[in-house]
Amino acid sequence: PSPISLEETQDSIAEIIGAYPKKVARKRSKHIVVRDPSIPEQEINANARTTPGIITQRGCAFAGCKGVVVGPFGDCVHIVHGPIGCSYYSWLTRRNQFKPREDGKEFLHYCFSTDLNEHDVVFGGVNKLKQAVQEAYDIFQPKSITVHSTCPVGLIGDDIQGAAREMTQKLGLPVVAFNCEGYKGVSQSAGHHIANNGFFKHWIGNDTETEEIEGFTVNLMGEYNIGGDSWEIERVLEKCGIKVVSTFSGDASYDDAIKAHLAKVNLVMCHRSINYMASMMEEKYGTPWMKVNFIGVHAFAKSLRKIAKFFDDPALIQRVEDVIVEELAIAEAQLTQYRKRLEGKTVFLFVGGSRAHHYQELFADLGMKTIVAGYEFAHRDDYEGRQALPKIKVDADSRNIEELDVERDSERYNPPSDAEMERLRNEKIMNDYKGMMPDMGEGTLLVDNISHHELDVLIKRFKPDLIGSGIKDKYVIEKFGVPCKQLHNYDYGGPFAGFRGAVNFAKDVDLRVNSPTWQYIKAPWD
Ligand code: CFM
Ligand code: HCA
Repeated sequence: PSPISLEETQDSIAEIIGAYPKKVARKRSKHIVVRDPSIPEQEINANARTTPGIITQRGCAFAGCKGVVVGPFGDCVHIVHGPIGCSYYSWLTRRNQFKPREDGKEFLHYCFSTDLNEHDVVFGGVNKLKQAVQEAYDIFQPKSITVHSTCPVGLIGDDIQGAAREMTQKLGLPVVAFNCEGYKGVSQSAGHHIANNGFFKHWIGNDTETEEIEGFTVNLMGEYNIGGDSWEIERVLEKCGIKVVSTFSGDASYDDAIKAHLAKVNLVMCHRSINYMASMMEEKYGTPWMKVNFIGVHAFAKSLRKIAKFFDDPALIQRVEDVIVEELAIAEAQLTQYRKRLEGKTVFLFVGGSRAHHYQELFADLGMKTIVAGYEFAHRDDYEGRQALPKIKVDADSRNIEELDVERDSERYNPPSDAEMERLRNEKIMNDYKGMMPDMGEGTLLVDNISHHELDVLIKRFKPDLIGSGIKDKYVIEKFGVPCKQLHNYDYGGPFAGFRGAVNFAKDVDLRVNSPTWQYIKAPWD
């Protein structure tokens, strides 16, 4: 249970809501919920439009498509079709890391843009785009070229899909266009959906030569290798004898992505950004998916066991147990010293669409309590969970997103038998997505799409020992004398996933929380 009393929590909500005009107050009340486990299916509103004038941490569809899901493919060239700003200000700001492959194709550090100007806005920018694709091809010969439109491109109606089709024909490599204009939807979430659709339509299954990949094969879905997380996850998976076919999209290559349909199971790490792909692959290839969490040593161990149970192979189950014992012992030996200094400290978590949940397990490993948490842009299922999601989920904000017609194509892939699927469902290995809410203790507070005003009130009243958040509020938080751990770019640290990552994290958090600096800070507004 939360150490904050129910009266104090309710009083704080009243103060927050009291500052808003009536209509806004009514809307925001539905996004602020005190956790009560005695309510069987407790609800919270999410994925709704932000009221203009309120400062939130959200991004846009362009950020979700180009920046988050597609951008990490380091052996492809990603061209931003639009004025230079969107490209320049998002250049290398997300910390997805990429290891150059033997063929030397590595373009992650470049910034490609068509640099649309007034002339193009008036007369159209398609020719300029085609020229940019040609130039990128001539200079770099990437594995694939992607095109991302920004707001003005959607407004003037440039046919980027037509241009991509034409250039695919001409160059003989996939040129994939994403209509991810920033204004679509209510957050970056719409961009994830657009990215998933594009990949599924133009990349998945492009390898028609490889018939089978032997072994316990998996795809890592929704793991973006921020600060090297995927490398720690892969180290342990490999040690267990589990083979990663492709990752969407951490340290990701086109050559692996086109083989994704050959893996036996999709491991879904960040459900929010990649569930569309998992559903579509299940529909088309019969590939089952399962939710995993690699953040926190016990969460990681639990996920490894779940994967072993999926394959149902005695030798694999034993090897996974051996690896867990070995890795856990090393990690625990180091975590103990930090736990002594961190035990009982309180945390707020406001991050994206999955980390506000995932990191609660890592904080629990350190003896720290998450007392307030919320996503920026996740949907209701990420809070409330669903035993089995509908196969192809149509979201409230997907009005502008083309729903793909997915047809079964099991000739190329041999899905688990009906009896096997039955076992997987019964053991809650498959399609079992619990969401954040059931994991939160009684009396804790959930705040969806938190605003700066709401954050200010909660900091003053609850005085947390640490806040896990992003760049847009980090320095506001620290001016209050509360340390902030950036859980998007990790404050340039990491990895934080897996066993070794947890130890890195503990050290980092200890340095922040137990630094004497904070007590000397006087907020400028005081
Ligand atoms: Fe998924 Fe992500 Fe997240 Fe996300 Fe993001 Fe990110 Fe995030 Mo920043 S894909 S939802 S859109 S886990 S970029 S790696 S840190 S907000 S919690
Ligand atoms: C994005 C990317 C971001 C931003 C981080 C932040 C990331 O949404 O465009 O707001 O601090 O992780 O880099 O989420």
